[in-house]
Amino acid sequence: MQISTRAALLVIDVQNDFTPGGQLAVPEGDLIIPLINRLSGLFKQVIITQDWHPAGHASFASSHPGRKPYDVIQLPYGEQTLWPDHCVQATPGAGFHPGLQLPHAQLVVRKGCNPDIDSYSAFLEADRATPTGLTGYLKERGIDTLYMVGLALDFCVMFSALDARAAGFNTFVVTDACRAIDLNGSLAVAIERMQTAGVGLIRSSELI
Ligand code: VGL
Ligand code: ZN
Repeated sequence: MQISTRAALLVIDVQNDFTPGGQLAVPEGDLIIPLINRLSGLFKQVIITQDWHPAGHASFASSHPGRKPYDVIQLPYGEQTLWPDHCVQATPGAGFHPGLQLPHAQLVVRKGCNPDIDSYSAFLEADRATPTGLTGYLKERGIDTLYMVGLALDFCVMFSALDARAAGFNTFVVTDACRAIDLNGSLAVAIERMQTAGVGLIRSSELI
C-alpha cells in the first residue's frame, strides 16, 4: 500500500522496562521490534514516545503505603492502576530497547513526567486536561493520519489512539506490531473501545 506523505508512524513506549527482563515487562514485547523497524521505513515521519516518570511517581505502588502493584486506587483525576516502579527518568529501564532502530525519527515525546499525574496517552495526561503538545506538532506539520505500534496495546497504545481520533486524526493501530499487558480483560475492552471510536485495527500485511 502507498502510504500518504501526510501520515506518521507513532512508536509507543518500546522501552527496556516494558520488554522481557524489565520492571513491567509486556509478554513478547520484544518480538514486535523487528517488525516496527521494518514498518518505519515506509514513513517519512516517525515519532517515538517514552514513558518517563520521576522517582516516587503517583502511578507506582511503592508511592502508596500498603498498596501493591495492580491495585486500583482513586486519585484526584480518577481511577489509577498502580504499577511496579518503571521507566524512571534516566535509568536503564527507561531507555529504548537496543533493538529499536529508528534513525530517521524526528521527535521523542516524553510523558508521565508530572509526579502527580499519569499519562498513558501521548496526547493528554490522565487529568484529561494537560496536553503534551503532540497535537500541535502534528497539525503544524500537516499530518492528518497516524499509524500506531508498540506497547502496551491495552494501555498507552489504546489511550493514544482514542485521543488521536478525538483530535481528528485518521487513526490506525497495527495490531501485530503491538503487544498487550491484558490485566483483568483489559485487552478485549481496549479492542472494543477502539473499534467503537472509529480507530482502524489493521495488520502489518496491509502496509508492507
Ligand atoms: C504503560 C502502564 C504504565 C504503557 C505505561 O506504556 O502502556 N503501561 N505505564
Ligand atoms: Zn508508566
